[in-house]
Amino acid sequence: MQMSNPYLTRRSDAAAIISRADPVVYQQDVVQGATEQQKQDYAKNGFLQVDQLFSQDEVQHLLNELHHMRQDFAVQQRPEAIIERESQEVRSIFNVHRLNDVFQNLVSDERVLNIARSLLGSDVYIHQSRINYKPGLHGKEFFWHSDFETWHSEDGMPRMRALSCSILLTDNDDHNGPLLVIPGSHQHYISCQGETPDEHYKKSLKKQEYGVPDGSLLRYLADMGGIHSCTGLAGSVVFFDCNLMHGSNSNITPFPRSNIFFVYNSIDNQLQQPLGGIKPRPEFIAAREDIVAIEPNNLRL
Ligand code: 6CS
Ligand code: FE
Repeated sequence: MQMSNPYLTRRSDAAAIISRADPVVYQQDVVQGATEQQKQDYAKNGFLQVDQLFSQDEVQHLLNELHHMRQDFAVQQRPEAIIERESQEVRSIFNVHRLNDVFQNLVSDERVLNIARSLLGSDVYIHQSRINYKPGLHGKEFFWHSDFETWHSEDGMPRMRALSCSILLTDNDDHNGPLLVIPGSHQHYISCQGETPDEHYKKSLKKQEYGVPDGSLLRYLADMGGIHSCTGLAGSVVFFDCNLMHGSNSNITPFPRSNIFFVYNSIDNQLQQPLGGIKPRPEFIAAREDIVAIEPNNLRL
């Protein structure tokens, strides 16, 4: 029997707020990762920050890779490279764990992988990876959204059993457009109005216009949870639930704010068909082929 979908969205109906129907921390104890206190904080707030999990030397090594990739003309021509509309600078590069060996090793680094596995209570694989470069002066904002709303509707991710891991490669401070989150918002699903246009990703990855929350519902969430800036030094890591409401401001400082994102999804939550009969997004945005559980490594960078 097909289970009914508690997370309908992208229809002509008015926006709505729906209670989460899934756990946040899946208590299966598959592996030692997050501590009990970290699990409790993550369950309550929907995110968890671990300061300086990576050393400054490791950060420098990762930054060098990032710079190579974004300056590589061949990479710039690939569909994985998302170019800012006005400045023509690289905004994001997707699928970096398949395009680059250093990032490939990083997704299985036990320091991040085991926290992801312990929160999701199962083996995991990478649903999406990307670098957000957010250049100085011209780096544009990411408007408020729940990732799960997009992954559910455009990629057919069935349930809320995924998380993002953001590794800060530059210091993220109050000025350069750090990740903004609404603590506690992961317990509420905001169903969004408006049908998804064809090939929506070609626009949405530059500026999202569908799958954005209704302003009064956003206000309701922010009245309850407030807004928290995930500031921290380079090398710190933020883990956040797939349904946490988040966004970030533009970066008008002269310094880049660069982060790398890995989305870990439970091996038991693999993609199905997108909602509303739309075409699945490309493999480099939403993995469906050759899915295997990631094994941890303890090689250091
Ligand atoms: O469409 C997506 O999958 C992506 N878009 C945003 C704004 N955040 C998460 C994800 O990378
Ligand atoms: Fe996001």
